Amino acid sequence: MTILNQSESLPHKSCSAVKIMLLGPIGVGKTSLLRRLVFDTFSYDYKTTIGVDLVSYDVELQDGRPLRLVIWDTDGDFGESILTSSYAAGASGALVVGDATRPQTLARMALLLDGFERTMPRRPTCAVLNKVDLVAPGAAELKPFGGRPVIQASAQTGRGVRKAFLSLAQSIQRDRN
Ligand SMILES: Nc1nc2c(ncn2[C@@H]2O[C@H](COP(=O)(O)OP(=O)(O)O)[C@@H](O)[C@H]2O)c(=O)[nH]1
Ligand SMILES: [Mg+2]
Repeated sequence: MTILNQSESLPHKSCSAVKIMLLGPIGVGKTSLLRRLVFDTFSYDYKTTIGVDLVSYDVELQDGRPLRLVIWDTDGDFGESILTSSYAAGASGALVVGDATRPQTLARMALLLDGFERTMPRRPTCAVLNKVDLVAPGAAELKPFGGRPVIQASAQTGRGVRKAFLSLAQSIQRDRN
């Protein structure tokens, strides 16, 4: 288990913390999205996360208040069973990731989104379609999953990465008010 602490140079204000699950099939780019967010780097070296990495990352919300995201990057082939495991306990929301080059990951994404919302009622999710740099422009246009918007992202170029994490943070904050 790795624990990292990063912040977007926020002043040392007291800050509430929320736990966010990073979910999606192996290889869709969960760890890459997290690395892009936190370190602004990208690598093609494929190394499957063993177990779980925790990254704490502070963001500033639209109202100027800071929020600490404690992001759980879980890997391995847990599928939906992760939702009922102790890993998911206390999660405030989930970023659910699919791979624009592998349509079969989108079905898994839909299952995880439904599963999370069923297991963790009223906690927000954010659907992210990653690797859009690898598909022709427009090819990744997706019908929203059951009314949920899908954020198109690329850990390789950085497109949509902050937007995805921030929009989830914003939804969590909205629900807490
Ligand atoms: N071209 C491209 N490759 C990506 C992107 N995101 C991840 N990858 C690659 O996809 C592979 C799996 O990424 P990884 O973050 O380990 O996936 P995870 O198993 O979901 O954590 C790695 O080789 C990454 O370099 C992306 O946005 N664009
Ligand atoms: Mg990973």
